Amino acid sequence: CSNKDLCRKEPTCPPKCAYVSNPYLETMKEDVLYHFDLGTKTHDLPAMFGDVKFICVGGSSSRMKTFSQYMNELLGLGRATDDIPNICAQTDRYSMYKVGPVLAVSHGMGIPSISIMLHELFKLLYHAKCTDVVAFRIGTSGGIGLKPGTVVISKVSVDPSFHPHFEQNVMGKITAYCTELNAHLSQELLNCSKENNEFDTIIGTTLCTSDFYEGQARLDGAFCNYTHEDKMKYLQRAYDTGVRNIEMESSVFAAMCKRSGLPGAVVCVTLLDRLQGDQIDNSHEVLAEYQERPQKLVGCYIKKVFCKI
Ligand code: R2B
Ligand code: URA
Repeated sequence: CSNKDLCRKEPTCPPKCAYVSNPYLETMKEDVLYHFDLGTKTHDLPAMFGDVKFICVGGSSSRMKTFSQYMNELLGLGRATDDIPNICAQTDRYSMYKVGPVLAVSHGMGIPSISIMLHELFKLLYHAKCTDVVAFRIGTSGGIGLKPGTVVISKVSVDPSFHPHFEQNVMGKITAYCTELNAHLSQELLNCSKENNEFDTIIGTTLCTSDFYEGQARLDGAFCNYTHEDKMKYLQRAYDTGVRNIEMESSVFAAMCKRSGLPGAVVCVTLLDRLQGDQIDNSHEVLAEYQERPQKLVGCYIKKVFCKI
């Protein structure tokens, strides 16, 4: 993280805090994880989730279901065609699938959506008394100066001004949190890509925005009051600071993983090169194959660790 002071000041989670840091939680008689339709009184969370070691989050429900089926077969727990039930079937906010030690959860699009989900997911880990958990975000992104289909493992997530932090506004007071991802985990994932040798994978900086159109300097939104030259200058500036892809959740994912003491990695495939255009017009087959790529890297890492457990 280039913002050394911020990252140094970040309190590291003492082992006993187990993913949360909120004195009020212990005083609550019941905790309802509203957006998961789970709760400490209605569900035996330690029995349901106590063995979870890997949380994998991604935007779409169907992608997380497919990922859980893929992991089911990869870890030798069943077949990729098995119907894995959605644990949060009573709500349509998020979906959750569990296969062995892997918990796959969808987070929707954008910072607010993933932030709500992570609050409840980290509380779930705490209530379930989980230990030694590792977190991954697998997703899609727009690349800068990369061949479409390249996978980017994020070193750090930067905001639209290229600052390596996430600004949280609490009661009008802004606090900046470090957005570095776990370097060891990122390197292990890169090693998996070298072993697989199926597609290009790099470690790079990820730009996290609050919008897909104007927020990512696109020229094809409903509104656009800047020029093609402005766009190209901004993307070039991003590239020059080390940015290799753009997406919409990595900053708060990185910040919340750091606050909770969870090693976290962000692995996103690039669907297009933003220096060449804005529209995503690949065929469904191409997009589907691209989206398997982050799953393969994370799957490879989990399999290696799972075989040692
Ligand atoms: C990547 O893709 C989505 C926008 O299409 C967004 O959730 C993201 O981060
Ligand atoms: N997701 C994004 O946020 N941006 C893109 O360009 C592609 C996917």
